[in-house]
Amino acid sequence: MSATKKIANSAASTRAGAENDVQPDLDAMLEGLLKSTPKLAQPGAVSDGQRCGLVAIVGKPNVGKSTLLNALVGQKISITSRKAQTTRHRSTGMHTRGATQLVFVDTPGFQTLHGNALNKSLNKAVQGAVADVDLILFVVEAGSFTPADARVLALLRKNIPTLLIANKLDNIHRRGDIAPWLQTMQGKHAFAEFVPMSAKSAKDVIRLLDICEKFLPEQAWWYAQDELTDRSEKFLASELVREKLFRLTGDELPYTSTVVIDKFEEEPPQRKGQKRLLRVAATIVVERDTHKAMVIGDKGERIKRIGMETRVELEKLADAKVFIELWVKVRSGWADDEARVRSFGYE
Ligand SMILES: Nc1nc2c(ncn2[C@@H]2O[C@H](COP(=O)(O)OP(=O)(O)OP(=O)(O)O)[C@@H](O)[C@H]2O)c(=O)[nH]1
Ligand SMILES: [Mg+2]
Repeated sequence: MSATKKIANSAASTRAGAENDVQPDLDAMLEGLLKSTPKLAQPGAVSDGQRCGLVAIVGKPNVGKSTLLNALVGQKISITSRKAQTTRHRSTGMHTRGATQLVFVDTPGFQTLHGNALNKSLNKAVQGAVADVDLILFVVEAGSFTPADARVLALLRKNIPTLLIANKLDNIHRRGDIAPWLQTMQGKHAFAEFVPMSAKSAKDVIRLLDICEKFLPEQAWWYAQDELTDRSEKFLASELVREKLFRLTGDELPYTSTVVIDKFEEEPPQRKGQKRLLRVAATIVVERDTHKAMVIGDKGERIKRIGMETRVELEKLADAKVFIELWVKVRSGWADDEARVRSFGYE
């Protein structure tokens, strides 16, 4: 099966909202999460022993939620970086194994430092995502529980089973220190299970899949067996540009830079045996002229590299040939301006 089958193809997709993927209405999406996700099954459909359910991944910024989602799905569908606040949109990833279909929802890191319009919209996305799911993975860094973690935990409903995912265990060199810390965590919430692990360890990820399965209800699958994400190639393209931007610029570039896709066109293969072609044009929006210079780099080196790395990865993910053009624009104060935040795709 080709990679294109697994990723919603924005040019061909007939799904509601696919056209708006880069500027999604997060509220409507989150509200409709359970109502809109079932595609193959009708409510009350005979499950034939199938299990299926929704698992939300939540936590403060930078604890490894998107890394975990990608590991659980087995393919990169959510971008990651060492900078906090990488994830801005809900991303859904599926993993079907045996009779069970696990549907994971990655969320932006819940943010309490700045109350700007962008952060308010990101926090709303987290609150919406935890409202109506079968299981919550509350992710923290093993051995640490800060006020920022506590504020996320306070959002979680007591009646939804919640696992404590103590991630980045590989960073803890004295494993003996973890037991007393886990004990203190017992008093924080009625966690269904404690899972010390590393999202970078395949063995740990399989163990977590086994644990998650037990919490899912018997019901018919919502997606086809080989579907991996509900996000379109167009959305992935904009996210990949943002990931390369974050990874290739230093800490000086504030997290508020964003990416808008101006063109996403698909051309069929010219000849048999060739791949289809995706023509992409994207604008990187920054807040200051100095940021613009930073993104462009010396003699345009950096922006070239952002484009090249995006192209290589998108070609692999979409199984297509890709042409990409990048532009940079300055729009000062967009992250504080509600209307602008909306116009860039955040609700
Ligand atoms: N050592 C180690 N690093 C990890 C692990 N999981 C994630 N990371 C790193 O932690 C950083 C943040 O990972 P992300 O997956 O982007 O974190 P996130 O929680 O999605 O972050 P936001 O989207 O910004 O909230 C990246 O540099 C990852 O490589 C892990 O198990 N061990
Ligand atoms: Mg993330």
